Amino acid sequence: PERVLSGVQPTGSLHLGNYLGAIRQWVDFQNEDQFNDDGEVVPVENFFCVVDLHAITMPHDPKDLQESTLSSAALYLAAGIDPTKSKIFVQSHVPAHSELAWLLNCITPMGWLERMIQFKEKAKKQGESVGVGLFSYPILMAADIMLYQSTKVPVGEDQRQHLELTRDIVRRFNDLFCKGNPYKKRCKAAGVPSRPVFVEPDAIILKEGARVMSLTDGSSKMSKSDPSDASRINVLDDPKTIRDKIKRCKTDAIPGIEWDNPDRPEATNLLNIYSAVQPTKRTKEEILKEVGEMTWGEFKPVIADAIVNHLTPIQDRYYEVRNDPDALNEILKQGADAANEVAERTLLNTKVAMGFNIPP
Ligand code: AQP
Repeated sequence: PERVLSGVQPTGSLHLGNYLGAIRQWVDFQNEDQFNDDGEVVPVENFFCVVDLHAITMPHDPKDLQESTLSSAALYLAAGIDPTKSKIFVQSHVPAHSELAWLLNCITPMGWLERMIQFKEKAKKQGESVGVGLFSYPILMAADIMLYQSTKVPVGEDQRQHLELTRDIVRRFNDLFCKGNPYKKRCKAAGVPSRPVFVEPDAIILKEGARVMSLTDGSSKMSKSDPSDASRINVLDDPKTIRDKIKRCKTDAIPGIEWDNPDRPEATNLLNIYSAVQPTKRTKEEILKEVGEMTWGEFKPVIADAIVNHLTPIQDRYYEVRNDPDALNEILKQGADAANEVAERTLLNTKVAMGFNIPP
């Protein structure tokens, strides 16, 4: 079967970039049939994780972590992740993530991590105090993906490099430990199947929403860690806040609204967002016909309404879920049980391949 794995860090509140770049794609994956090369429907297992171990790679406040973890899980449900079709769980409820990350740390060259753009960008903000965890974050992400033998990983464009790294780590692990007679013997002795332990995952990056940019600077990505809340639309912002943020967002002095003009990144960004929040799919031409001739002053209320209309039902469902904490905890428990079962099996295979003593 295909296995889909993805996650968002519970740091602060989730924004339109997380939703359009990641969570909404997960919902599509969950609800649409997937086909193999012969056009046959293939069974898919979905794992969606609140990656709280990643959230501590930047300075965090312990009193907020629990709330943002539950809030993220509730947003997954509110956005349409269905626990009868997908496993929803919290990363730290599955100890194998940390353990596999350590094993992979020991076989990954430093040079591979030093090339990671996200580390360079985030480390700049922290100076001398930057933690080792931020440096090795992509290895924990590789462990997240590899534990479930994931074949498909729906993410935003900014995660493409980390996915490539995961594929490199998979190949390195399989080359180092899963070849030849000693490997087969170890597997036989431990009673586990002797096949390469890991599969190479593919990044699934949809064009729409792949890169949502900041409202205050159309050339940098919308991000939770931007100190200015005005730079992003949070999925839980109320209608007035959304309208105010759009009213104040950066624009330019050129007449009309146009797509893909490199000198007008803000126009492209707002058109991308407008297109992504339409109730039914519309072409670029259709959208430009509607709004291309507008002034910024005319376009802003139109896009603000479209965002509010899209987010309101998600927010309503979110508050329903949050009002029933027992049900949410039960969903997370069932998700963690299912995830632990798969993850522990992979971890055992990994340890056998690496030659560890396995207790009888
Ligand atoms: N601006 C974005 N546009 C499209 N997709 C985005 N994602 C994040 N920002 C955008 C996607 O959201 C998923 C989860 O991201 P994450 O929680 O791991 O955090 P991140 O990628 O580091 O981005 P954030 O949420 O803005 O946090 P900070 O401020 O820490 O960088 C991923 O699939 C990501 O592609």
